[in-house]
Amino acid sequence: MGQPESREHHETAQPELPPGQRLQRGWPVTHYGPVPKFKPDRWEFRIFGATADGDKHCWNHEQFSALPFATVEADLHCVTKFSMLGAEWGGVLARTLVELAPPAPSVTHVMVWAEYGFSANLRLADFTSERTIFATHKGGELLTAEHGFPLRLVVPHLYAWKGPKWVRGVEYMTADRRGFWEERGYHNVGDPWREQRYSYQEEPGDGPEL
Ligand SMILES: Nc1nc2c(c(=O)[nH]1)N[C@H]1C(S)=C(S)[C@@H](COP(=O)(O)O)O[C@H]1N2
Ligand SMILES: [Mo]
Repeated sequence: MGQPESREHHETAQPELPPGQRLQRGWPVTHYGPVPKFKPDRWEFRIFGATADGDKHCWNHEQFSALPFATVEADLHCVTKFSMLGAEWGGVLARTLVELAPPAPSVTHVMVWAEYGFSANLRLADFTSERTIFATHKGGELLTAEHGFPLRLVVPHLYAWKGPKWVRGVEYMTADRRGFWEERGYHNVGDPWREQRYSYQEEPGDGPEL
């Protein structure tokens, strides 16, 4: 008989999940409303609001596809308590877009806008965090329609509702404003490691008054 396997071995093989989360096999689809149809000639990505030059910056699908491609490994934590670990996302870093279309110095937050008016607000620092990525790919393959094709945001250090699927633009804001779920009972910041799930958990300074 061989050596008994050490307990440590099994424990280190267990991936780390934020508090209250459980591992999900496969990749479920979670969103509110219908899956939009992608119309390449109508699609554009816009950065607007308080830009440094006061102009709106737009990319059509061809132009957006030519932006520098990066990959980020990140987990996805849904506030309904399932997590998917270790996905490789490919696309354009939010930082790259911020360099191409800089915000005015007074910008503190962004609103990320998706099809049908879905939105999520982020602090500017969360948006420009080095792993925040507008993903076109997962695991080397194009996203499917139900997972956000042609473009979705992934903010690795926040709950997944902060990453809109079918994203179409970013609004630079000089004050915070709640997005779709943040207006409907979810936490304004949404850090899964601090288990910031619901707006009733917010502390002064976490978000605008409800
Ligand atoms: N446009 C849009 N994006 C969205 C949502 C949504 O309702 N609409 N739901 C969010 C939530 S709550 C989660 S958990 C993830 C789920 O992504 P998935 O369906 O690819 O797993 O998408 C996020 N992005
Ligand atoms: Mo979610």
